[in-house]
Amino acid sequence: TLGFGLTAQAQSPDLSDPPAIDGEVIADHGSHTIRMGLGLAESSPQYISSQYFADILEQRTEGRITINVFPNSQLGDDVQMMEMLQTGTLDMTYPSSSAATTYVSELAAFDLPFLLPTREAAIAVMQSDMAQDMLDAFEGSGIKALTFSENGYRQLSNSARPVESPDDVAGLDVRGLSVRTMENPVHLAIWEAMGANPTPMAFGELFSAMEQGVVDGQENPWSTILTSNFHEVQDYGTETRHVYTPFIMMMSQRTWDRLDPAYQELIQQAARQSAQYEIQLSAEYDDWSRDQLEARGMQITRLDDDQIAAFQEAVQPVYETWAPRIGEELISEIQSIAEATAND
Ligand code: TF8
Repeated sequence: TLGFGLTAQAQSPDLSDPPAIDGEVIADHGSHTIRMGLGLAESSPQYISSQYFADILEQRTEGRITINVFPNSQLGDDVQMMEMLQTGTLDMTYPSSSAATTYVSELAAFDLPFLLPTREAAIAVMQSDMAQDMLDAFEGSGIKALTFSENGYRQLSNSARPVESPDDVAGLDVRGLSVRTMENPVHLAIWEAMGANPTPMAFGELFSAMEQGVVDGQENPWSTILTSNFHEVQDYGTETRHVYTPFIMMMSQRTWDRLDPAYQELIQQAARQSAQYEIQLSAEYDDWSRDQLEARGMQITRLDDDQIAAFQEAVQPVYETWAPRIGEELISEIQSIAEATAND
């Protein structure tokens, strides 16, 4: 803290440097310029690690593979960019898994509330054979899914009132909060169960929707709330950690099929390396972002175990409806992978 109650406002935490790029140069198999569209801003772990992905490919091909990264949803939102991959009008994108359940329905398991209690559990699940099966299941869709990485634990923000309980979401005497959700039925169910008025909307439209009061709030990881400047239009934050959302780095199948197998292998490897770096950056950003938001005037509510339990209870109906549809067996497999990390 500086004098006069001022608190240092940094643009980013002390971030780990990207791992050194090693491995030999891949033989010349032609030159490719690849366009990659992102939803998030330049300061996000998603963007920083995508630049690292670009650096790996540039160095290992002596510049023959160039990745041009377009941040800030400027090429479209998650859903639109995946459609562009299918038609081949865009080469790469990096959506939340929640936006991709229309391609691979099993991905909806990740949308279940309070399923993955720790980041270690989430990482173990994302690195499991089961998760690889989900990536493989994109086959035939026109999309080549390369790797999971971390979007992160979602937290509620809003402009109406401090939220400490599901009752504060529902409002009781006042109207329920209108909360923007991703275009995903499980997320809709979560916020309906809490008594909110959920409004699915593309991420790129969210800032102005909140600014204009079209919605009261939204939910995203602290890092996204900070790097998207949502604190400018949201006074209250609550540390709900209600869903852990993965990202999926993906390429147009058309682009993939044009690449020499040696390039394909390199891209797959670089995707995994950059995902590891992204997960690290995301972890470094997480609590730091919450503290920065607080320093910038957002009133943050931290929840104790009993308060979290109240949210967990409120969203139980989501499991009753969705667990059978997503698959009880898949969910228990995820739970056992998660539990194994707790015993380590
Ligand atoms: C959302 C997601 C997004 C990402 C990214 C912007 O709320 O969490 O932040 O998928 O594309 O829409």
